[in-house]
Amino acid sequence: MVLNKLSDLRTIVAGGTKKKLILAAAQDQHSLGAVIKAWKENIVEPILVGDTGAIQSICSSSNYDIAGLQIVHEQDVVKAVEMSVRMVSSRQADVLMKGMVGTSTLLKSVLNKEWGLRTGNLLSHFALFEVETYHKVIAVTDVAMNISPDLKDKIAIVNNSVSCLLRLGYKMPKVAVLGAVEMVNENMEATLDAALLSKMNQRDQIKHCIIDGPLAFDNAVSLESARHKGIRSEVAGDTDLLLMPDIEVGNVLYKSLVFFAKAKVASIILGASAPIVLTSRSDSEQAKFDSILLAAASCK
Ligand code: COD
Repeated sequence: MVLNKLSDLRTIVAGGTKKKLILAAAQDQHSLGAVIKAWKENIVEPILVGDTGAIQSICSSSNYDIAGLQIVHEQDVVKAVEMSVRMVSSRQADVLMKGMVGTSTLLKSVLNKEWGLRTGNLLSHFALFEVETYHKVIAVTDVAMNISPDLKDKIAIVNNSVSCLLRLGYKMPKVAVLGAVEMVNENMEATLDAALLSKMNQRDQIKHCIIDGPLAFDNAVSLESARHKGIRSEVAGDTDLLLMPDIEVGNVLYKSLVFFAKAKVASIILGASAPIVLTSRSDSEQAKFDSILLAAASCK
C-alpha cells in the first residue's frame, strides 16, 4: 500500500489503539488548536504540560473547549519540557510534541543521557508531502535536523525513514538519493554517497527498500525526464522517499513545496524511543494537525 493523501493516515490511526500525546510547554496557540482538534476527532488522548493560566487564557480567547482535558501545571518552560520528556521516556505517553519552546531546548532534553529518549540511533527528520503535481504522497528526509550527514548518517536516515514507511503499510518503498546530476561525479560527494547507498542496497546491506541514485530531482519524480536521459531505474518517476544531500537543499525544497507548490505537509522526528512532533512556528495549524496524525500512525 502507498499513501495517496495525508488524510489516508486517518485509516491507519483508526485501526489502532488511541495514542497518548504530551504537548510540552503547551501555552502555544497553534499547537493547542491542532492538539484539541486531534483530541475532538479521537485521534489522540492529549496531556498538556505547561502554564495552566496561559493555557486557559489562550483556550478561552480562542473558544477551545478543554473540559475533561488533562493539564499538568509547570510554569517554567525548561522544567515543563523535562517533565514531558520524562513522562514519554517512562511510557506514560506515546508521542511528544513541541509547544512554546525553542527547538534546541526540546532536543537537548530529548538527547539527555539519563532520562531522554535516546535509543542509540541517529535522530532524523521525516516529512510527508501531498502535492497536486505528484501521483502519491512523497516522503523527504532530512530537511531539519542533521546538518551535513556523512555516508554513515545517511544509512541511518534511510533506515529510520524506511522503518517508518513500513509501519505506515508500505512494502518496498522506492528511495531516490538526490544529487545535482544522475551520473557519478568524483567532485560531487552527494553522487558518490548515492552510488554507495545504491550498491549497499543491491548487496542487501540496506534492506526492505529499493534504492537508486544518484538521481537528479527531475528523474526522481518524472519517468518522462528519466526516459529522455536514457535512465533505466525502478525508482525514477515513482519515488516514495527522497534522500537529501544536506539540510540546505532539503530545507529549501521543503519551503518551496509549501510556499510555491502549496503542498500539504506532515513531519516528525524519528529514531527516538517515541515519535516527536517538532513543527516550526511558520507551519500552519493544519500542518501541525497532520503531523500529529503522522506521529500517531507511525507508533509501533
Ligand atoms: N541523533 C542522535 N544524537 C544526536 C544527534 C542526532 N541527530 N545530534 C546530536 N546528537 C547527540 C550527540 O551524539 C551528542 O551526544 C549530543 O547529542 C550533542 O551533540 P552535538 O554537540 O553535536 O549536538 P548539538 O547540540 O550541537 O546539535 C544537535 C542539533 C540537532 C541541535 C544540531 O544538529 C542542529 O542544530 N540541527 C539543525 C536544527 C535546525 O536548525 N533545524 C532547522 C529547522 S527548520
